[in-house]
Amino acid sequence: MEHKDEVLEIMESKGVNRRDFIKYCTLVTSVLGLAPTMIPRVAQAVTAKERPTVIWLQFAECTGCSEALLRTTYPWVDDLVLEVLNIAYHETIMAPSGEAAEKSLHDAMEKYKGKYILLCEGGIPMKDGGIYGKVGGKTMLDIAKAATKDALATVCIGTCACYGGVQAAKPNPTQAVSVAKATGAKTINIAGCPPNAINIVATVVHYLLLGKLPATDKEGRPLFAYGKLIHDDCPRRSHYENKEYVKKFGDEGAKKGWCLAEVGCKGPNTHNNCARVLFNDGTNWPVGAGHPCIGCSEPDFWDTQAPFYEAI
Ligand code: FSX
Ligand code: SF4
Ligand code: F3S
Repeated sequence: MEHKDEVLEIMESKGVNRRDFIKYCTLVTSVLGLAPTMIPRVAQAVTAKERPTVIWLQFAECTGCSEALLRTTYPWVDDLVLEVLNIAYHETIMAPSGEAAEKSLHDAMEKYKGKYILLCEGGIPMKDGGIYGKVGGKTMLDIAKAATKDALATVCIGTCACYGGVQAAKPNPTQAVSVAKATGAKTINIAGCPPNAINIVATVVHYLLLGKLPATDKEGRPLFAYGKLIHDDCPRRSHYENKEYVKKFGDEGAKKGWCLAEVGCKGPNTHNNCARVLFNDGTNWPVGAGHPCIGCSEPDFWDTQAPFYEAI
C-alpha cells in the first residue's frame, strides 16, 4: 500500500473522510496564500513518503503551545502531524520516560545529525549558568546549544521560544531569553501565546512543498502569517474609523461589537493572522469574543502590550 493511502486510511480510522481531509488542505493552502490550484499539491505533500525528522524540545513554558496543536478542534490534526513528520523525540507525547527518554534524545541527535528539524518551545533561563531550567540533570541552555548546533533548521513554536515569553517578563528572575539569543542559532519564529496550530502546520507544509522554510519578517516570523497587523483585518475596524469604542466591558458598545481600542486592544501593533484564520476550526478569536488583543505574538508583549497588568 502506498504511504499516501496509509495516511488516508489512518485518517479514515479516526472518522476523517477524504472530504474533510481536502477541506483541511484547502485551509492550509489559503493560510499559505497559495492559489486553490495548489490544493492537490498540498494534499500530496502531507501524504508523501519522505517525512522530515523532527526533534521537539520543551524548555521554560506552559505547554500551551503543544496543547494548542494537539487539542485542535480538528481532533485528527495531531495524528496527521505525527504521520507527516517523523518525530524522533517529543517529551509530552513520546512513550519513554526518565533515562530511556534521555537516551532517545541522544540517539536521535546522533542518528539524524545535521538532518533533523528542531522544533523548540519555551525560553531559556540564563542566570547562574542556566541552573534554573534543567531536564535530566542538564541545563536547558546546554540542551538547546547542542540540539541547535546539529539541526538542519530551528523552528521556535510560541512567543517563549521566539522571544523569551512569560518567564522573560519583568523582573525576569531567571534571566530567560529566546532560543536564538541563548544559542546564537537562526530561528523561524511561529509567535503567539499560544501560536495558532494552523501556522505551525502551514510552516511544515511550506517546507514539504518547497523544500525550504518560509520567508520571514525582521522578527523571524513567517510573512504568510505575520505579514499584516491584526488591526488591518479586524471586523471591528469600521467602528474604529467611526470612533465607536467600548469604554467598559459589558457596556452598550461591547454589546454592539464596537472597537476595543479603549479597553486596551493592541491589534494596531500586533502582527498575526488571527482575524483571518481564527482559532478552533474557524470558530472565533479573542477580539471576536469581545476580548482585546494583548499582542501575544510580539516580542516582550507581557511588559509592553498586555493591557491588564502593571509592572511589579
Ligand atoms: Fe509560551 Fe508555549 Fe505561551 Fe505557553 O510552549 S508562548 S507560555 S502558550 O506554552 O511557550
Ligand atoms: Fe483595531 Fe482592536 Fe479595534 Fe479591532 S478591536 S479595530 S484590532 S483596535
Ligand atoms: Fe494573540 Fe492578539 Fe491573536 S492576543 S491570539 S495576537 S488576537
